[in-house]
Amino acid sequence: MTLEQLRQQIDDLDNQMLTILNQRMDVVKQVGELKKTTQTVIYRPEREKQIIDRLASMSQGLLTRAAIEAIYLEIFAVSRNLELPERIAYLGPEGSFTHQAAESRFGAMSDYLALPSIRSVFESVETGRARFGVVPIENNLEGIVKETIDLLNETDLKIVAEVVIPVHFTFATKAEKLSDIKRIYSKDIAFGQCEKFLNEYFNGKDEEFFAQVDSTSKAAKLASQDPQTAAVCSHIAAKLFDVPILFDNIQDSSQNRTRFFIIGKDFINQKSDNDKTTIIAKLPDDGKPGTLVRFLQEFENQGINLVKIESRPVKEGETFNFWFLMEFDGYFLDENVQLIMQKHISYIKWLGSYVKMV
Ligand code: PRE
Repeated sequence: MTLEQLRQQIDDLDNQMLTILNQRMDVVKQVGELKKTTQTVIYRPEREKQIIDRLASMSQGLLTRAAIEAIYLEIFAVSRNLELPERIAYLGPEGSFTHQAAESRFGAMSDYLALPSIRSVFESVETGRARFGVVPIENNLEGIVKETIDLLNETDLKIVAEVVIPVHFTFATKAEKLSDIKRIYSKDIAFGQCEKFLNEYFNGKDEEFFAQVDSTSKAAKLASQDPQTAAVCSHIAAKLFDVPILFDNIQDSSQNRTRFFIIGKDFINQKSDNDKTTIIAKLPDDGKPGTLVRFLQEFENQGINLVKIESRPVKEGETFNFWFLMEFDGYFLDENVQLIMQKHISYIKWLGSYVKMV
């Protein structure tokens, strides 16, 4: 078959797809109207997952699950915008890994708001300036992002979904030679993840040489303004701010992944077939040994798989006390989960149950 003939086939198929996509959007619009009358939330991550799971399992062609997911996440983003345009705030500026995480979930069509700090993302969702916020929660090399858990503790926002993306760092600078560089900008967590590279090339530099800023894309922006500086940042950020990339993939581990939370106000997901729940537990300090052990034992007794426990210091008071962020498999209304949550209701704060990605 000639190229012309093959292209004619593609055109015919595209025409059919367009008709079908428009039919889908007609139905989506009706869903939106129904939701408006019942005041139901538009974004339903568990329903989106159900659709992707179903399509991936029935697919018999060349499309992999990842390909189906990429196509459908864009379709869902367009659908949600048709139902009700919703603004998404994220830790910016543009080109940050959080931006990448936000786009991976909400698509290229959504209305985005880049904010300068994790706190400002929380505030924008609390005040309703944005419907959802996207913030980093942990990295598999560096551990937890303390500011995010502390804000989950302080505010009443809920976790709507988790997103995991691979993280690759680049070293970008307008300097002609490495010896011209007087300062490197990045976020604390990114410095930590590129330690081997930085030690190799910039050993013995003082603390001021490594300047911490709020995000890696801010680092790229600063490096674009001064040729005697450099940034450890994402590939997209270096490109966005036109800073030449000198080294790519400088992170210590190629297994580098960051997990993000999508946060929302008054949000409850429906149960899916694979959920995770996050809570904060402030166990009473009765001075006796074993409080934590007994609490953890209850999860085993109920057959609940705990996947994370992080301790954070209580900032007030004179003694050292801690609270815990805990994550486990299951939905908050599951009978075994409810048994524990009801029993300890006065010191458990539920942060959300959502589709499990990792
Ligand atoms: C739809 C769109 C947005 C939701 O996040 C989930 C699914 C879709 O496009 O299929 C429709 C919809 O709003 C819904 O099923 O609740």
